[in-house]
Amino acid sequence: QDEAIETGTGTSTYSGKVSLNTTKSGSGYSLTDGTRGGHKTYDLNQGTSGTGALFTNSTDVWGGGRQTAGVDAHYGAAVTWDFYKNVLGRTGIKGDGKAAYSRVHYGSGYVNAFWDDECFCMTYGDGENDSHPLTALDVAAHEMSHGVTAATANLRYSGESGGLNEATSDIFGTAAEFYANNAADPGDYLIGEKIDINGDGTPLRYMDKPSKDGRSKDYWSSSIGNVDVHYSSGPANHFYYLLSEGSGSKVIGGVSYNSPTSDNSKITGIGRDKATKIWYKALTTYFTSTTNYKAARTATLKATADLYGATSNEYKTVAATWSAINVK
Ligand code: ASN
Ligand code: ZN
Ligand code: CA
Repeated sequence: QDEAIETGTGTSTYSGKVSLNTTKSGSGYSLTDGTRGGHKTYDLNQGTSGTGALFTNSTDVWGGGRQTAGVDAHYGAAVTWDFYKNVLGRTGIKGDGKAAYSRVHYGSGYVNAFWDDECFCMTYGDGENDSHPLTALDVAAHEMSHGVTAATANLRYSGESGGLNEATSDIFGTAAEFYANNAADPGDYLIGEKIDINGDGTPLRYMDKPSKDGRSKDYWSSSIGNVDVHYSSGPANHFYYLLSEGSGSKVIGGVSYNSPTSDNSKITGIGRDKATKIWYKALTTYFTSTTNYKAARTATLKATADLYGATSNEYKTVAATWSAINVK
């Protein structure tokens, strides 16, 4: 049967109306992205195993009912693919041009989303009362970035390396959200601001001052390896914000930030694009499964020297920023 790559449109939960790459076969369409390795999006229909059913439709206009979360997931996978390819020169999660796949409507009242390296797939729950799926852009890119980490440094998911693993997903999740430049879900340094996981409209995490969530750490300390990886990520998220935007108060895209430093030093940011490239080069070249905060300082300095030179302003700022989160 003839198959053709098509461009459809979808109405998503969080990202407004989006363009989607689909496939036409026979008289119908499916959520199969032939422009990005053939990434497919499936409906688990509240099941918790297998792939469920590939989303299909008689027209190339998607959304409404069960399809809406599928639109978010398909769009999130496309944005994440494009971010890695166009910003970081990585084609696919493993860098081999091969697609993962996405599954939505996992379980009942399931308040999480996760990457699984075994199936090489991305899965989304529908949230509390199945009323707000965890399919926002930063969540999608966060989770799929766990696949990139697994394929590269493979940071062990506990202790300090676990915090760095989590931060890597928040960093690229955020960078991808900015890259998408989506009017309904513009870039910010907040994680999960769209999915209302706390039920009061607050985001899951804050990169400018991680402790705003009540649990994450702002600075490194010798006991940080005992903290859950979603909170020991705080200092590295804070590093990324400071390196990108600098310390103190700033309004970006209508969101107010106020980022402190451990030693009251003043940091002037080098911009998000450079900070993102430095973190990626460190992750893919110098981080290992046991990299801790001190080793991350050394690794990012090496990456910065490779990219911008050891006497550059970028190099000096990376060093000063680690010091500002108490990694000396
Ligand atoms: N949402 C969680 C995370 O990315 C799920 C997990 O895999 N632990 O950290
Ligand atoms: Zn994670
Ligand atoms: Ca965000």
